[in-house]
Amino acid sequence: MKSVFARQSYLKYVAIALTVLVIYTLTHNNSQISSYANLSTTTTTTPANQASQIHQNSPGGQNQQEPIKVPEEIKKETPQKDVEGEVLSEDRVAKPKEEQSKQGLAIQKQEQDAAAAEDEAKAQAPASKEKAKDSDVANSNSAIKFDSDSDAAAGAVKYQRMNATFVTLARNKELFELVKSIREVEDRFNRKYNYDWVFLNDEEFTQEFKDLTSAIVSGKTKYGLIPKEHWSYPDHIDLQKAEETRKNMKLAKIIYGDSESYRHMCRFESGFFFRHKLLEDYEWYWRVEPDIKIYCDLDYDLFKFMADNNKVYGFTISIHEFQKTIPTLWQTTKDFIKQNPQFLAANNFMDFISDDGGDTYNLCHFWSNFEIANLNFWRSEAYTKYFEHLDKTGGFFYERWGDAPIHSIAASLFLPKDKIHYFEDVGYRHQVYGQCPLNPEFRYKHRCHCKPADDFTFRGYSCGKKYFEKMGLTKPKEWEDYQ
Ligand SMILES: Nc1nc2c(ncn2[C@@H]2O[C@H](COP(=O)(O)OP(=O)(O)OP(=O)(O)O)[C@@H](O)[C@H]2O)c(=O)[nH]1
Ligand SMILES: [Mg+2]
Repeated sequence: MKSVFARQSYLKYVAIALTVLVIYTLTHNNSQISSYANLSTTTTTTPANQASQIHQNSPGGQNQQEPIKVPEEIKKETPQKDVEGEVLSEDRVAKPKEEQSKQGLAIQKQEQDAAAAEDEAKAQAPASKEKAKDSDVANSNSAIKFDSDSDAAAGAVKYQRMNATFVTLARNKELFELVKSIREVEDRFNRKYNYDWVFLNDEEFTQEFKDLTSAIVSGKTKYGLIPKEHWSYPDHIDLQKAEETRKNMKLAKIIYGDSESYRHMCRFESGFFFRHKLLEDYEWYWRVEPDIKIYCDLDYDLFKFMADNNKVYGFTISIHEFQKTIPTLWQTTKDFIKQNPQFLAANNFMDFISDDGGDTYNLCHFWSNFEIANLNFWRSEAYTKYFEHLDKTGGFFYERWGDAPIHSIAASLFLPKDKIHYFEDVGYRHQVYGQCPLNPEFRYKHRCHCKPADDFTFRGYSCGKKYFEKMGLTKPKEWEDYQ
C-alpha cells in the first residue's frame, strides 16, 4: 500500500511540474507571438508614414513628437548653401552607390533648408517691400541673403556680394519675353547670389511688370524712369535730316533703319544708362535683355571674377556690324583719338577692331546684349568725352549707330587688352546667335542644354576666330568641327 501511496504522490508532483511547465511555455510563447505581430506591421511601413509609426511605438505614444535627428555625418555632408548648385553638380557625377545615397540625404536636407529659408523670406517680404518703397526701390524679394543683416534667415551663410546689379532696359510689352530671360539667369546663377536687378524704361513700368519681375528676381528689384533728356533729340539735331535718313534706310531695307525709338535706345545705352540714378551707387553691372538664354550652370560669382582678375569689360559673343548703319563712325572715332591721344591705352586691342593698324574699322564688336562690366569705365573721362564727341556729330540720328560697336571700340582703344574678358564658359543665346561650350565634359558637368552645332563662335560672321588669335588664346580642340 505504501508503494501505491508513494507512487500516487509522485504522480501528483509530476502533474504539478507539468502544469507549471505548460503555463510558463504558454506565457512566453504569447509574448513572442505578439512581438512577431508587431514586426509584421512595421515591415509593411512606407517611408512616408514611418515617422508616425515610430512615434506610436515610442514609450510616450502618439502625442510625443520627437524631432527626427539628422546624423552628424550627414550634416557634415551638407554643402554650403551659397554654392549648392556647384557642389551638387560635381558630386552627382559617378559616385559609389553608398556615397550617392548619403548624397541623396544631403540633397533632401538642403532642400529642406532652402524651403525653410524661403518661408522665412516670405515672412519678411512685406516688411522689406515697405522699406524698399521708402528708398526709391520699388520692390524687394530676397530669398537667401548673404550679408550680415540676414543672419536671421534660416541656414544663411555669410557671403560678401560685390557692389553689382543686373540691368535691363525694356518695354512693358516685353514682360513675358523678359521673365523667361530672368528665370534662366536666376536658375543658373542668381538664385545662389541674390544680386539686385535694375529695370529701366522710357515709360512708367506697369504694376504687372513690377509684380511679376519682383516675384522672380531673388535680389532687390528697382524700377526707374529714364529722364527725358536721356531719351530725346538733343537741340543740335536737325529733325528733318533725321527723318530723311529714316526714310532712306527703310528703302534700303536696313534693319531698324526707320525706327526712331531704336535710335533713342542705342543712344541711351551708349551714353546714359550708367548715369541713371538707380545705377549711381553700383560699380558692376550685368546687362540682360528679353529673349536670352543661359545654357549652363554658372557656379562662381562672375562679378567677383571680374574684380579679382582686374577685368573691366566682359562679353560672350562677338560679331560683325552692318556697315550701312555706321558709315562715318570710324572716321569720327579717329578724329577723337587724334584730338585726344592721351586716352589711347598702351597695349590696347586695336588689332581686334582694325586689320590695318587703325586705318579702317573691320566691323568686329562685342554683342552688347550681354555685358558684364565696370560702370566706372563708362563714367571715365575718356569714355564721357568720346561719347560727347560722337553725340555732337548727330550720328545716332543721321545714321543708325549702335551701342555695341561704340562700347566695343571704346573698350578696345581705351583699355589695355588684358582688361577685356571673354566668358567662353557662359552658354548663351540671344535670338539667332548663341554660344555653346564645345567641350562635352564641360557641358555635362555644368548641365548645359545647348547644342554645340549651334555655337556661333567660329562661324564666318562671328569675330571669335579673330578674338582668339589677337588675344593669343588657344581655341578649344573641337573648334574645327564647328566652323
Ligand atoms: N523701354 C524701352 N526699351 C527698349 C526700346 N527699344 C528697345 N528696348 C530695349 O533695349 C534693348 C535692345 O533692344 P532690341 O530691340 O533687343 O535691340 P537689339 O538687341 O539691338 O536688336 P535685336 O538683335 O533684334 O535684339 C532690349 O532690352 C529692349 O527691350 C524702347 O523703345 N523702350
Ligand atoms: Mg536685343
